[in-house]
Amino acid sequence: MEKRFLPSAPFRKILIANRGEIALRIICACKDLGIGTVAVYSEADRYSLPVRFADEAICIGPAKSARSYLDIPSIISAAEITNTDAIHPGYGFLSENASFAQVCETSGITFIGPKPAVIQSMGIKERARTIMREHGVPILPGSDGVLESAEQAVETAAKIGLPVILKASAGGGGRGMRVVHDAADIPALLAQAQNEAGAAFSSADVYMEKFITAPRHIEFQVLGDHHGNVEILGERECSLQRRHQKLLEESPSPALRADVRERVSAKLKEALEGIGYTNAGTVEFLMDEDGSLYFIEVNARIQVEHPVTEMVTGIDLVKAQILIAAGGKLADIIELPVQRRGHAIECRINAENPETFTPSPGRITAFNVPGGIGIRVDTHGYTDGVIPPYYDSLVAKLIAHGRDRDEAVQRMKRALDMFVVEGIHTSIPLHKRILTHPDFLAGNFDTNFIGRMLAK
Ligand code: MV4
Repeated sequence: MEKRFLPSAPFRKILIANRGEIALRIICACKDLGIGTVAVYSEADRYSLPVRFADEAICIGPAKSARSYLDIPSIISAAEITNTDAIHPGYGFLSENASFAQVCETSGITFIGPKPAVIQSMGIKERARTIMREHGVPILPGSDGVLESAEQAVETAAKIGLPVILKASAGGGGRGMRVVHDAADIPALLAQAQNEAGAAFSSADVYMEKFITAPRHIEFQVLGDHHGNVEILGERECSLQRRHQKLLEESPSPALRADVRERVSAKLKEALEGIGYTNAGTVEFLMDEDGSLYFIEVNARIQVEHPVTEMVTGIDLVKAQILIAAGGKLADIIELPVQRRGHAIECRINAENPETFTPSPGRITAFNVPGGIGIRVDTHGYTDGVIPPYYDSLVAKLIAHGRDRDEAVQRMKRALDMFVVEGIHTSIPLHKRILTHPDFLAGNFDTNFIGRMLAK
């Protein structure tokens, strides 16, 4: 649970450099803290709910993200015109852009997130891997830093054993990755990964890891303050995804043993305190068949699935981010030790065709949001509202909490049945399939589950 702490000099006004449900979520936290809000919006979002509910709203450019939500000068200008004290970047867009965080600080505006140097070093995946190893966090066998040649790649693969995976150091979301099953393919696959990385990101650097064939994706929510304290708030199981887009997340993981959770959490706390990690973050791990966890990457931002952790801990993570950025001590912001209660599940409701997974933007003609005990809905949808084609297709996050996993599942099914969205296609039917699948109900799945389910 949270404490009722307000630092001596809280912010008067926060600008939200984002859109959609997360912009509304941040406005909620600001209202709860009595802080003024500035929404920025593109021409496509003029009639959106964040614009309606913020105290002030400024248009920052045309629909295309590059000229609005990613346009640093426009956003800084909006902050200066409105006398903003701090900027919350949400997720995506500029949330992990170290130079944006630096420009904010240089302009005398607090960036609500980790320090620019920490965002920078965690964004270089091969460096994050080395830093975590040096702090005793388990990592997968792999290369010592960036691969310098095909010969070195062949040698490394021989040492760790096939299959291996080549990953872009600046990558994410699966881009610039190649799986190697045959050593003869290494030179060609390395060149492909390097070219893809060079084209998509600022760097062509590639590193190697042992490939886990059927992993579970488990991530830990963390909070760090500016006084050297880090707390680990438990894990989220995020294995249910399709093409690197998460569909359903839950906490706790049905597969994580208590002793592994305790051991990894203790190591992580040490490591992140050593790094000087501040604000909210997520540390991603892969779990192999025997239940061991291996670090893969750090996300230096609030994530889409953060409500799952909020429901089991009772902590408002966005409020905690704001109070941390204002200089608060973790022990004054949240109740320690962190308690976890029950089980939470989140279904991402996307505007997409459930058969083809192609986006289904357009006007929502009817919208009925479920409620009742144990249900939370984070959404920017409303009847007659428009889901524009320019941004991600997330319309709503439906979160169910219960005393145990069975109760959370039962509440989620009930809520999915009562969620009415007309005018656009959504992923609601897909979620209903997942929630009645015997392997999901048994907690028996990995990152290949959705692919297997859809192949049937
Ligand atoms: C892996 C892996 C297997 N072994 N690394 C995909 C995105 C990026 N964040 C990490 N990813 C993976 N890294 C090793 N050493 C399998 C994946 C992976 C994956 C990871 C988490 C959730 C879904 C996934 C889907 C395909 C591949």
